[in-house]
Amino acid sequence: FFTKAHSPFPEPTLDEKIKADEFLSASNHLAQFFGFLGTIFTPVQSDISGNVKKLGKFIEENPEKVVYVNDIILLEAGVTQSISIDALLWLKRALEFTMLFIDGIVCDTKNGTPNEDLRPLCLQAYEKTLKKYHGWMVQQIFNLVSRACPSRRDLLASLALGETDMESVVVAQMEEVLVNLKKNVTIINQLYAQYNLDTEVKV
Ligand code: EIS
Repeated sequence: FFTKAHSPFPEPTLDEKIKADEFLSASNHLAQFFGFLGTIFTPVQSDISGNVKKLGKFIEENPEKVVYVNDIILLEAGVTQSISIDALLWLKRALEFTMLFIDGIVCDTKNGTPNEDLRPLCLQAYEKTLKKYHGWMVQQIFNLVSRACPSRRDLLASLALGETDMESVVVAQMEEVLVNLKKNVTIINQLYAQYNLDTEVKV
């Protein structure tokens, strides 16, 4: 699932720009990761795909103006209640959660402390990313559905798409994906901070 053949996150340009089309395809692909966690997580996949669709529509409507994700922010920063700014903000938060969760799996493997129970990593990633943007209700739902998180063994096996003995290969691919994913998220965070676009509003 994490092979390079599948839409990787773009390497930012030297002046820290992120190619928008590549970023969106990669995000759409990563959204499918939640399908691998189990069917209970398909609403998460739909939420992320929804963000990507809205951003795709904005790019289509502004063909000459948008090449980079940075362009979306520049164009929309002054707009009150911009659909694109909101969609990108939630997309970025979902990516951040996914990034920390995967990073946890990679780090534990490298440290020689892989844990079959992935729920602690899931909760840690949640605390650091989405939790503060979720109201009490959504936090309860998260807490409940996080119990359906598969074991490390089962997750890595399903990500290997039917091939056996692929654990270390899949973990290496995860590590590879994280490189540009982290760079993309860092840049988007900087832009949201620079234009003061982050909000603490809870859902
Ligand atoms: C945003 O969603 C939209 O993304 C955004 C806009 O509509 C905005 C409104 O201001 O809301 O409520 C969403 C939030 N997204 C906010 C949560 C979606 C998750 C599905 C909830 C449905 C409950 C069914 C249970 C299934 C799983 C629930 C998970 C509970 C959070 C083991 C791993 C656990 C995986 C959990 C990972 C969570 C990722 C969440 C995604 C981001 C999020 O918090 S816009 O849309 O701008 O495009 O219009």
